[in-house]
Amino acid sequence: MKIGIVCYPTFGGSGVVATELGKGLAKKGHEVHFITYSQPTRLDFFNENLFYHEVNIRSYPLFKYPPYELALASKMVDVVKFEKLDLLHVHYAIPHASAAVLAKQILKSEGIEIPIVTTLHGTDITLVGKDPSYEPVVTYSINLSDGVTAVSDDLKKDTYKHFNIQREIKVIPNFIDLEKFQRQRKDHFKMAICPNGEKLIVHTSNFRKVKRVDDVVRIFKKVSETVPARLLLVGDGPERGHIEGLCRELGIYDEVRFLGKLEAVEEVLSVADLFLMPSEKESFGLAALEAMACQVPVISSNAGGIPELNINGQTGFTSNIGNIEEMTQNALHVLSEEHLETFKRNALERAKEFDIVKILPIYEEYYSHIASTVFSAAGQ
Ligand code: GMT
Repeated sequence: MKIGIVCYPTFGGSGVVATELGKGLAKKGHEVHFITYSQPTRLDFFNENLFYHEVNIRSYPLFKYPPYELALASKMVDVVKFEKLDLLHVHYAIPHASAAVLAKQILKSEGIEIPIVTTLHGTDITLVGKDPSYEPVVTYSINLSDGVTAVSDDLKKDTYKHFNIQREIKVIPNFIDLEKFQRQRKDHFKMAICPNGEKLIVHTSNFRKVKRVDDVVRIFKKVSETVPARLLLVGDGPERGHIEGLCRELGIYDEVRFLGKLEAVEEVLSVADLFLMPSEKESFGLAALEAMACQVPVISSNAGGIPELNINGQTGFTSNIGNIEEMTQNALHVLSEEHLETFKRNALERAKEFDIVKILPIYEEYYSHIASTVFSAAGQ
């Protein structure tokens, strides 16, 4: 098939999922056209089936807010027509789904039928989408998409709860490339960070309030009072300055390293003993899946779709949001010599259930189903 993919080209989970999906589809022989405002972060290599179309945003002194959504819709129209795409798959409802609906209507007026699949990722529903400033447009564009998927059961339920949705939402969970995310021998790295055999705890996120990085730091402090440990914080975002201050205040600054945004996060995960994800909201928790694929057990909250991934008592533990006391006790349990190896093995076994090799055919089948429904309704 010839597939157009629209996403945020940044480090965020939805952009990563969209890019990895496109790469996987291209490897299987599909022609994949990314339509984004800059080159997606992980699209940094050549493949004959991968194409990138940049959305040009024309500025003008009158525009206080340049109309990105219109530029995106126009680009979609252009790419669908000239590349003769079979389907558009947009990731993250705002503003990609509404731009796709607009593009679809423009193309229809020219006698071109284009099926649209929208994938909901989380904050486009739970945080931003349900805000009255966006809700009517999100509802309309979900209802006018030809196919809608959500990355977890919990997100599907949340979408039905907060929006008046008339169509079926299919759950297709996020996935992982187990060839990229696997435990590698990085002993020298571990030695440099944990020279005296300390346990290594890792957290990766975009450092937004919703990630509760405060809890990460407080859990780490309590754990390190019993077990010598180090904390690596990967990623960057608005809370980082505050977290650095908190580490100083708690007297643990020397045990914590801030690594910023990393391309090869799997190298850090390869030497980790435990991953922390105490999030307030998380539709899926892709960062936890990346950790599990590298054999790292997860101590997390039970928010959103996390329990669909992190199995309590098996691949780690889940607790109520903010219960740092319980998360600390669970972390110590997992880190004990007696249990750590079992939890590591279980984490990897669970991650294998989300292998891209298993999930990709589900998307392919869904695309075919949606395309044939749309084309047969249009009598084509
Ligand atoms: O976690 C974020 O704040 C980034 C956000 C995004 O849109 O990129 O992540 C969301 O989508 C990911 C990929 O589907 C999910 O793994 C994350 O759980 C989800 N984040 C939230 O729901 C807060």
